[in-house]
Amino acid sequence: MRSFVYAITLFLIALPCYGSRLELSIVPVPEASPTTPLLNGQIPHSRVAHGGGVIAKAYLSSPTRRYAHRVLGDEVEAASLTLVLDDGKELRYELPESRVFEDLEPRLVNLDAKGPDEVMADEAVPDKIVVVESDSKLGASLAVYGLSKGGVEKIAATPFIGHAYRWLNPIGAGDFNGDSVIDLALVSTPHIGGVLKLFSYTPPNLTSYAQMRGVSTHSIGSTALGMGRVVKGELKDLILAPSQQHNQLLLLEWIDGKIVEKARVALPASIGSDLVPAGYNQWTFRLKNGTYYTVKAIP
Ligand SMILES: [Ca+2]
Repeated sequence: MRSFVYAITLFLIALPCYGSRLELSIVPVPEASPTTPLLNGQIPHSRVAHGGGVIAKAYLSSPTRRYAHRVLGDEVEAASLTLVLDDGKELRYELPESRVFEDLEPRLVNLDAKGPDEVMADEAVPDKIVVVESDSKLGASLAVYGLSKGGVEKIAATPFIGHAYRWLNPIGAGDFNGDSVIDLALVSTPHIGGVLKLFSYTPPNLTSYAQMRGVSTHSIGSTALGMGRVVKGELKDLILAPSQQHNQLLLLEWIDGKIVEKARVALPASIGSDLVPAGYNQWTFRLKNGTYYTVKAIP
């Protein structure tokens, strides 16, 4: 009997080491990364995406004050998207007067990959740009741009949210439902009740197939857009995102048509920065109390 109890006790102690979890550890304050000068026409506070294929760089350009929403740190948004090709040629896509790119970082992704492994593979050259495009009457949508014979073209987009001054924050690309087709994840209206939404890439549309309330990947006025990340899984990818109150991190997985919480970890204070890559399925971030932590996701 005693050996049976001992075995059960050992099993219970060992149990937390298996299954999905988020491991949190405090880390020293990292060195600040150097700031880089803005490129030709680049909007303030924005970041340049670097690609390894025909598209060498992508950035948001043509600063404009024509859509004064101010959720991304100032009243300046981008009226155009600029691509710098590997031969040095510059292509600029101008939006109509009623639109802006309400974003700080065009995301270069490979949406034609066949599953989780290929997205990360060296030979998978990212050739699509994922960016937030806002309409003066309809608010934000997530748009995908790419190269065409004539220059830059819009390839696919979600519907606009439907109201001016309603914004969404992209999380990234991955195969979240395991059908070997790459999808896009975003958080719609992160400041007023965030909804995580998953979309299939079905040009000319992005087709919504699952959503879940209760997450938020942005604070109003912040230039940090990367509080949510894609977690690489064996058969499908998962999502790491803060709770609506920013005081917990959630590991979320699409299972049989629903987004399910696989793990959750409480933070000692609210999250105050991007999740910065720090290894495989591992990110470092700052809390609003000034301390730094690393979170490791085990799907
Ligand atoms: Ca998929």
